[in-house]
Amino acid sequence: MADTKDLPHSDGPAGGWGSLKGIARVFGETWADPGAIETLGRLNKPGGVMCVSCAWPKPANYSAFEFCENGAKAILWELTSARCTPEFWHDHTVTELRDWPDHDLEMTGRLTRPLKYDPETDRYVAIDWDTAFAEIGATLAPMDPDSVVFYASGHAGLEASYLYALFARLFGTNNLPQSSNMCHETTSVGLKKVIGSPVGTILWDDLEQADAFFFFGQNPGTNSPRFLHPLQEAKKRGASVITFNPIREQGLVAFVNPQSITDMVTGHETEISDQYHQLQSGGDVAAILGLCKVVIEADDAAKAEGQPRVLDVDFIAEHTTGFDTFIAKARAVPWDDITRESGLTEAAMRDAAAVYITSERVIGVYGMGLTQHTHGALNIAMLVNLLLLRGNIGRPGAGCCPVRGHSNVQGQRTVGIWEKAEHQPNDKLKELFDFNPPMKDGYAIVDAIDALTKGKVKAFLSLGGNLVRAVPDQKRTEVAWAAQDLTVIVSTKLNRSHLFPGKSAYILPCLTRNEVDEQATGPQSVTSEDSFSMISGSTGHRKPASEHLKSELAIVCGLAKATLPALPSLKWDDWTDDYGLVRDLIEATYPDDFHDFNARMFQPGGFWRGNPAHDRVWKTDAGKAVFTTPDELTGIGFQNRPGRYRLLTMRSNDQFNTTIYGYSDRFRGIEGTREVVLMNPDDIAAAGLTDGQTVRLICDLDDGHDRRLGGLKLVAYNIPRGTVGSYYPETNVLVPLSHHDELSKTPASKSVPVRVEWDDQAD
Ligand SMILES: Nc1nc2c(c(=O)[nH]1)N[C@H]1C(S)=C(S)[C@@H](COP(=O)(O)OP(=O)(O)OC[C@H]3O[C@@H](n4cnc5c(=O)[nH]c(N)nc54)[C@H](O)[C@@H]3O)O[C@H]1N2
Ligand SMILES: Nc1nc2c(c(=O)[nH]1)N[C@H]1C(S)=C(S)[C@@H](COP(=O)(O)OP(=O)(O)OC[C@H]3O[C@@H](n4cnc5c(=O)[nH]c(N)nc54)[C@H](O)[C@@H]3O)O[C@H]1N2
Ligand SMILES: [Mo]
Repeated sequence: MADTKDLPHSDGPAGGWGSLKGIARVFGETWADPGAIETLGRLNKPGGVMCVSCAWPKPANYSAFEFCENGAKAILWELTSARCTPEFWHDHTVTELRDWPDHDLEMTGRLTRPLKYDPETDRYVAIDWDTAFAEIGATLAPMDPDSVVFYASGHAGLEASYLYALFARLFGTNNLPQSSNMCHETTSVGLKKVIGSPVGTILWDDLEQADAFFFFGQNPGTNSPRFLHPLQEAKKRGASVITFNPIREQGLVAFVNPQSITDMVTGHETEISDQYHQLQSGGDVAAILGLCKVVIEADDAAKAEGQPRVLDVDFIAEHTTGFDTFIAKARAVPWDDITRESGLTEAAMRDAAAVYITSERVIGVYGMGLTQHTHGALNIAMLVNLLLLRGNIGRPGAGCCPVRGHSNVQGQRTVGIWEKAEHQPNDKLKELFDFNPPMKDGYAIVDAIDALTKGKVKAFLSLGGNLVRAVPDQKRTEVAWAAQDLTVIVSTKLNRSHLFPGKSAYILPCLTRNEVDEQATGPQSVTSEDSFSMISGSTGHRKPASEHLKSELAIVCGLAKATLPALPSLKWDDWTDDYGLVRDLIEATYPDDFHDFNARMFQPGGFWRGNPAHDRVWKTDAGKAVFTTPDELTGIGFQNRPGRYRLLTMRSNDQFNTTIYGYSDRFRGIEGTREVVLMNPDDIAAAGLTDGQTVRLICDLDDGHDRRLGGLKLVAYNIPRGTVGSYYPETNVLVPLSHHDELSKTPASKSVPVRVEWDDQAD
C-alpha cells in the first residue's frame, strides 16, 4: 500500500495564526470597510449581530471575540467596499459573464440597485422599486399558483421568512422549498421518524458535560469553527473525540485557539480526535452496525458474568421500540460484510466501540457526510440506534447533534418555509388572516427542479441563495431556468443564478444583517434560530452598502402587496414599519415556541424553543424512540464495479457554499486552484493514471444523460481506495437529479458514481 504521509496536507492545526492570515487576506482582497473590524467585535453577542455564516450556537457566556475565521470572512465579504452598480453592465453582457468563475462574480461587490434584464442588449438595467414590484405583481397575479415556486436559502431572519411563507400560501401554494432540501432535510425527515423531533436534541450545557463525541461526516474546522472552542474545553477535561470521515480533516485533528493568547503565543495545539477512522464514503451504516455489534457483544458478556449491563435496559424497555429485531440483525451480520462495506477493520470498530461503552455520556455529531447519501435517513437512524443502546438521548451530556448549515436554516422551517402542508398550523393561519391555506404539499427542491425541467414551473422567486449553482444536474437546470416566464432573486451579490434570466427577470438587492435597517418606527432588529433551537435577536450597525437597498422583509412585503388582493388582515406596510408586529404574529401562530417573543429575543445565548425528545417525549407514530433495522449495509444507490468510484463533493476552507472567497484550502494543502480530484495513490496506479495529470470525471449512471467535467488536476491524496473527492459547486454538473436520499430526497452529493479518465482535450 502506498505511503500517504507525504501527500498534500494541512499547513498546521485549525485556528492559530493561519486563521488570522486567512481573515487578513479576505480583508485585503475585498477592501472591506475598516469599520468592519468593529462589527466583528459585536458578533454573536447580545445587542450585536448574529453571524451570517453558519448556525453554530452562541454561548450565553461569550468571550471578547466570539467569532471564527470563516465567520469573519463572511462578514468582511459582505462589508466589502466594492460595488456592482448599474454601470458595471455597460461593459459586460449576461452571456459573457457565464464564463466567469463564481469568485469573480461576487468580487464585483455589493449590488446597489434593483435590476431588470433587458433581452435586447443582454444586460441588466436599473429599475426603481415601485415599478419592479408593480411589474412582478402584475406578472405573478394571474399565474397558476402550482406553477410558481418560492425558494429560500436559509439566511433571511424569522420575520421576513414568516411573511414569505405567508405570501406563498396566500398566493395559493406550498411550493416553499428551502436550501435544507439539499442539506439537512434528511434530518427533518429521518430524525423526526425515529425520535419524533426534526432537530438536534442537545443544548450548550450538554457540550460541557459529555464524556465522548462521536463525529460522523461533519467538518467543524471549516464549517462551524466556533465548535472547536467547546471541543477544546472538552478535551482539556478528558473527554474523547472519535471521528469517522474518509478525509483527515485538520479541524478534527488539532486546534490552536485563536482566542487564547497563551495558545497563540506558545503555539499550543490541542489534539482533537483520539481516534480517526477513514471509512469509505457511504460506509457509515456498516461502520455504525459494527459498533453496535460490539456493544451488544459486551452486554452479553457482562450479563453472563453478572456484571453491570452495558445496554441501558430500563431505557430501552420504557422508551424504545424495534430493539429485538435490530439486535438480531446486528448479531447475525458477519464481520466480513461490515468491514467490506465500511472500509474499516474490525479492530478499528472495536477500538471505537470501547470508548463508546466506557463513556457515560455521549453526543453523536453529524453533518453532510451522513445526510447527503441515497441512504441518508438510514445513516441518521443508525446513529440514533447507537445512541439508544445506552440511553444517550434525553439526558444531560448526551444526545444527537446535527450541525446545521445556514445561520437561520432551521428557523425558516420553524416559521413556515416548508413545502409540507401537514406541518403547518393551518387553522391558526386561517384564523389570523382569514383565508384557506392550500392543503396540497408543494415541491421540495428535487421535485421543483424536475418540474422545472418538464416545463411545469413558470416562475421562481428566490429569497437569497444561488439555486441554479447549488442543485444537481446544473447544466439542465440552467436551460430550464431561463425558459421560465419570471425569475426574481433577492440577493446581496451577483452570482451564476442571475445569468440565466427568465423572460422577465429581476435582481432585487437587499441589506445584510450587518447593516442598519431603518424603518418608519426606527431601526429594526431581526431574529434567527441556531442548531440548538435557540432564538436570538440581531441588530445591524453598519451603514448600508447603498441608499437604494431594502431589507428582505420590506422586499417580501412589497412583492406580496403588489401581487395579492388587499385584505384587512394583511398589513404589509405596518409590518414593514415595525418588525415587532411580525414577531407578535409569529407568537400568535406558534404560541408554545414563541411566547413573549419580543421580550425574550435579546436574552444572552438566545431563548430555547424547546424540544420534546430532549425530555424523552417521543412524537413518533409509536410514541417511542425507534430502533431501525437496516435491510442492507450498502445504500450508495449503485453497485460497485471496476473503474467506478464514489465521488464526495467537498467544501474548501475558502468558501461558503457557492460563495468562493479564494483558492486556498490550507487545511488540505490545496492551493491556487479548485479544479482537482483527490485520489488514493494505489487507485491512481491501478487506473494507469499519474499524479498531477489532467483528468475528467464522468458520471457513471446509465440514465441516458451525459454528465462530465474536465480539466481537473489529479492529486494523490490520503483518501480511502474507491472514494475520490472534488469541490462543490463545480461538481454539480455531475450529480444526477435522480440520485437522492430515498426518504427525504436530499441529493446524494457525497457518493456520486463516477469514472476517472485522462482528459486528452486538456493535456
Ligand atoms: N466556511 C463555511 N462554513 C459553512 C459552509 C461553507 O460552505 N463554508 N456551509 C454551511 C452549510 S449550508 C452547511 S450544510 C454546513 C456543511 O458542513 P458539513 O456538514 O461539515 O459539510 P461538508 O463539508 O460538505 O462535509 C462534511 C464532511 O463529511 C465528510 N464525508 C463525506 N462523505 C462521507 C461519508 O460517506 N461518511 C462520513 N462519515 N463522512 C463523509 C467529508 O469528508 C467532510 O469532512 O456548513 C455550513 N458552514
Ligand atoms: N454537490 C453538492 N451540492 C450541494 C452541496 C454539497 O455539499 N455538494 N451542499 C448543499 C447545501 S448543504 C446547501 S445549503 C446548498 C446552498 O445553496 P444556496 O443557499 O442556494 O446557496 P449559497 O451559495 O449559500 O447562496 C449564495 C448567495 O446568497 C446571496 N446572499 C448572501 N447573503 C445574503 C443575504 O443576507 N440575503 C440574501 N437575500 N441573499 C444573500 C448572495 O447573492 C450569494 O451569491 O447547496 C447544496 N448543494
Ligand atoms: Mo447547507
